[in-house]
Amino acid sequence: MTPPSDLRDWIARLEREGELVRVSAQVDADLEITEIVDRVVKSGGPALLFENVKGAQHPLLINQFGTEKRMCMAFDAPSLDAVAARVAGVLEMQPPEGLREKIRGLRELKSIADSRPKTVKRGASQEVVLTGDDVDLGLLPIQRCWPGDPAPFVTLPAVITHDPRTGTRNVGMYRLQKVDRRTTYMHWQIHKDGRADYLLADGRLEVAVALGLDPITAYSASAPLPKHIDELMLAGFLKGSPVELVRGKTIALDVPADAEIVLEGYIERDDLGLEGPFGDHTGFYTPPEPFPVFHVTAITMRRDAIYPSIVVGKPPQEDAWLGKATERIFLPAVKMTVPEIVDYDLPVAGAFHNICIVSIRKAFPGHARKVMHAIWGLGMLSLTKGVIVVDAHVDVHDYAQVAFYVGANVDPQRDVVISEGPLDHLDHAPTRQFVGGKIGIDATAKGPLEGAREWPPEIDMTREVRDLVDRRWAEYGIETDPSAGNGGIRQSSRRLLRR
Ligand SMILES: Cc1cc2nc3c(=O)[nH]c(=O)nc-3n(C[C@H](O)[C@H](O)[C@H](O)COP(=O)(O)O)c2cc1C
Ligand SMILES: [Mn+2]
Repeated sequence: MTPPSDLRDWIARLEREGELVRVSAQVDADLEITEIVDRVVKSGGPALLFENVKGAQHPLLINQFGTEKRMCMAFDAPSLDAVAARVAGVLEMQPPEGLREKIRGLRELKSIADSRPKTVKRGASQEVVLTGDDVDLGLLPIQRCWPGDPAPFVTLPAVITHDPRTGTRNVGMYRLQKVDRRTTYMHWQIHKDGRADYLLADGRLEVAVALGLDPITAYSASAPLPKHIDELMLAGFLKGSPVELVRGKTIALDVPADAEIVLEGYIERDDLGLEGPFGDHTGFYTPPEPFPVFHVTAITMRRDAIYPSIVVGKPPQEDAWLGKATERIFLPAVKMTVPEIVDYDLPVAGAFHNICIVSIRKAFPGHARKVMHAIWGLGMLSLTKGVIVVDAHVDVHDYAQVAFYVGANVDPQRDVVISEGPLDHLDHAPTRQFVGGKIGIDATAKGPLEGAREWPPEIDMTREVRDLVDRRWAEYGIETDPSAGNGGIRQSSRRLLRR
């Protein structure tokens, strides 16, 4: 697997595969692009390169992640589960037995060793260096996405900071509201690592924002890694080659050498402004809230830099596939801690943090409750509002099956857990921001030790008869297309996942 090395390589591949359309007609970054992209995303259409954005000197790339096919192309993998399998291979490494396994083990160790970012002398991201009065965010085609947004927002940034105590790097995707030529707000929410670095800083925290990266590095900025793990390591591992870095021009931070654009700058401890409202991925406007001011000290870029953007809003939007990539890639890590988990699904319509459907190999009374609480204690999954637990044989991606078992197996008085805990920063439903109720629904089959009467057997045909009918099907002369399913009756994320 050789994933794209930078944004240019990625665009070339998309174009070769007929997955990108260049739009030369002049378009407005103020709302118009959102409406175009919304239609294209919802119809499973191509990535778009807007070459002529009103008032801007740079083209805008959008919808690069908008389909499962493109998300797989980004990883140069046949499926997102294949990417997850590579992660699992490393997480589940056992002491090797025999020469073959030893060699395989060494290859895997090498792939980890090669993940570490590498510093280089020069980078294309610094072909042009603008400092002082030349810094002007107006050069970039920053989108105002929704009618209630007060200003344009940078929506696909990789924000780089360092932990002031340990020096560990963090990369997070946090939007930036444009304030003027040289300042933005920095929307790192309270549970995020960039925010933690900022709170640990005594006064000033240096910040670099990379725009226009290879798709894996861009994805990695959105990956919910534990704070002490550098997202660029994950990017290097998934790419199979290290992310290359150069020293910033006005800050003592290393920045991606291959980025299209880098914003260098700093944030002062108590320098806040009122960010928002913003038409958010929850489908609602997040109300204005104080966030730090980001002062841009330099814009560095390629000579003909391409600006990347994304629109979030009422799901589904382009970010659905970034979320699905995380769901798949992090499954091996989730299983490491909670091995009875078979699979999970975070529905796009649940904006990822509202609902988690999880299937388990149930082994003892109360097991479903154990897993609910495990999820409520696991990394960013801890913000999940509702957890539905089903038995191992249920396909968590088939929402009709899940609804069937929730309906059939649940006594609401006995099988619903109402708990309390931290909630997503953007969740507007709880009475207080950040904390509120959680719901767990145990839709597994219950045993007598869980207070249930004898559980009836589920209906299923015998293997013998199914095989017999398979063998004889042609004889009957009945024409059906078994892959067609039953239209409206089968409502499933399979349609979305096309697996
Ligand atoms: C398109 C997109 C936009 C996002 N915008 C924000 C944002 O503005 N603020 C935020 O805190 N998280 C945002 N996120 C989620 C974070 O990027 C994600 O939680 C990531 O894990 C943060 O990195 P961290 O774990 O190092 O803090 C966004 C994710 C995506 C895919
Ligand atoms: Mn992080």
